[in-house]
Amino acid sequence: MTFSYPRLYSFRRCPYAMRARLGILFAELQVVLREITLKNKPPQMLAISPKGTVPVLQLADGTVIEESREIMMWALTQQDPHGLRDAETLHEANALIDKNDNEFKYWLDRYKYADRHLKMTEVEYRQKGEVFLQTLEELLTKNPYLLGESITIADIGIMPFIRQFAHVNRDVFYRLPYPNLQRWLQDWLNHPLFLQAMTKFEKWQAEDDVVVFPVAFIDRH
Ligand SMILES: N[C@@H](CCC(=O)N[C@@H](CS)C(=O)NCC(=O)O)C(=O)O
Repeated sequence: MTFSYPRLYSFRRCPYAMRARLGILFAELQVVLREITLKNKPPQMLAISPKGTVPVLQLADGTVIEESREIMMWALTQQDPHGLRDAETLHEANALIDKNDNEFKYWLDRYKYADRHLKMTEVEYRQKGEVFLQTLEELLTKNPYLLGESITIADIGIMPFIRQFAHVNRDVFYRLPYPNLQRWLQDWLNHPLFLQAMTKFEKWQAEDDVVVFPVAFIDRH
């Protein structure tokens, strides 16, 4: 049975892989999950995706999807029971994810590893990143989720990166003047599907039994 499931190469702590897993969970799909480590990537993954980044999804027909946004969108194109690919906000959601991936991530990496990037101080890197936090705060002042009353791809596509930013220094993050963003992040950290997305798996070995993700469906609320 399980051989027809798509196969997801994933790494638990990677924000891109979190985005892909959240897409799969919200789409209520199941995949075969292969947990990898970045230091020792399995040759089976590199054979289908030589660029060597996670997540990578291989469909039953052999098609390989090797960008997290595309995996998220693929999942929600199969089925979207919770309406995350809302047509009205799709354009705005994509623009926001672009900003996250092309601008915010740059500053996030530098803030996280300020000791390796000596051009600016940690505080300066954080402040550069805060420009995006301010955009999100403004959106969340109007609505409970980034683009309205309900969850869209913008929320699941961006949340893992805000989590990472917050976790560089939680005390500092929760003292910043972004109460709506802090509330949104806290809600996400307690969301049953986020908790399910963060299930721990042993590193995959070729001889292992198949691991199906998610093991079971749980209620979204
Ligand atoms: N554009 C890619 C980026 C994925 C990415 O950079 N993932 C990181 C882990 S968070 C990775 O695999 N890096 C390769 C490495 O560290 O060797 C996507 O959206 O899927």
